[in-house]
Amino acid sequence: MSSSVIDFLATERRLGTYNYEPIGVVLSRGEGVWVWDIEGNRYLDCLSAYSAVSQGHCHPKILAAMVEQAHRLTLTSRAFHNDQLAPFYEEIAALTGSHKVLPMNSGAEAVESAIKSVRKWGYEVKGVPDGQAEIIVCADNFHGRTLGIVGFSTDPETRKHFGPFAPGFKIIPFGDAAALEAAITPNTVAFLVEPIQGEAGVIIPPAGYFTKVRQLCTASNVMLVLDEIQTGLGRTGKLLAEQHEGIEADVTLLGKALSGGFYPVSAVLSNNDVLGTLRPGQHGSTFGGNPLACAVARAAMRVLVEEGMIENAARQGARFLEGLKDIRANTIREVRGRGLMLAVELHPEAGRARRYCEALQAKGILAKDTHEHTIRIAPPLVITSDQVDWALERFAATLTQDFS
Ligand code: IF1
Repeated sequence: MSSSVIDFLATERRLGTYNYEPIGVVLSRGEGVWVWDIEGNRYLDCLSAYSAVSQGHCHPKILAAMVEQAHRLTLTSRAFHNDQLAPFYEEIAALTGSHKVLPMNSGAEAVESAIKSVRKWGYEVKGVPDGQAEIIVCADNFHGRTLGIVGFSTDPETRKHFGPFAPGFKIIPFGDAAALEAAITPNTVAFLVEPIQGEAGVIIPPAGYFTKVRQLCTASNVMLVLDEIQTGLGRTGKLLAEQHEGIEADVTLLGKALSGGFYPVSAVLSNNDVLGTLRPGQHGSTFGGNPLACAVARAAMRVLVEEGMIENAARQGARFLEGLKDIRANTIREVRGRGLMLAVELHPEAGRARRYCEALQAKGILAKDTHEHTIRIAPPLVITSDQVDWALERFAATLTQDFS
């Protein structure tokens, strides 16, 4: 007899660490924008595993590349070369216009690697006195869950009782260029920032912010590190979110969709000598740059471009945003988004966003609340107009309900 939803949830609760509170659906299959639960119910995935499954679930070409590579060679470690790493470097550098690549696995690892690299660059190239490097970050940032990263989070839940934390980080408000200017000192090596803050609730900075940020960083020889782990690879309707303001970061971080959700693959990309300061023995990873990861990432990048997913994200994102804005409901405080990175912020009196996500689930849509009052919407970039309209009908029906 097959296990029921209750059995799965009970076992997870009994044996698993209780560090997540998922919506009560147990998924067992996915294809494109759709996922199915163990009872055969179908849902439109409006989370895409936090933007990792941008190419759609189980994309056949990424799957084929993964299976083919898994038959040949999966892991060599970086003690030896493998025949997938060089082509991966060539293709990601050509796609993003980068000069140097450091392959890692998770997003948090890419962030940690960037922090190490910009500090080393600060001491060895910029001439900051040893131990004095400062990195500026933003309030309400989300860059991952490692000790180094949670140490500069401003969210009490994220930090509480995990200290002591590493020094060397300064926190300024997001979207405030004057605050950046005031915070920069001769010891500042980098400004680490998300182009659009995801976890904070899809917060889009004022127009012109990143143009000013770019100028300030250049003027003070501060490395601009853009965390595009969530915003990158087409999510916002451009390959990289930096392109919305026509700027170029010194260091760009990619992850999530770099593998289309098949496998953890991340990368630090740099346009100058930041990664050039690392020497053998100073940084690495058993799995980073492994042939399976490289083969999967190569296919994931290829289908993103060849199948027009970036343009589709721009087109369908605009349609989705307009449709959400057209919903007349007292529950809605604000609708925000760029490309297929969207959010509906509810009025606090409307009740918790979680209740709306549960109501959406009953209508065949999986979306995720963030904080108390925001519903995040980030479907795979392969979504069609009909599917957007189908989703909008259900959002309209749900948002006009009252769960307060
Ligand atoms: C979880 C959010 C999304 C990220 C940015 C680095 C990482 C992330 C900009 C770390 C990861 C995730 C992880 C996920 C929740 C999630 C998230 F709600 F926190 F903001 F996507 F929207 N930089 N984001 O967004 O990447 O180490 O996880 O590979 O469950 O914690 P990772």
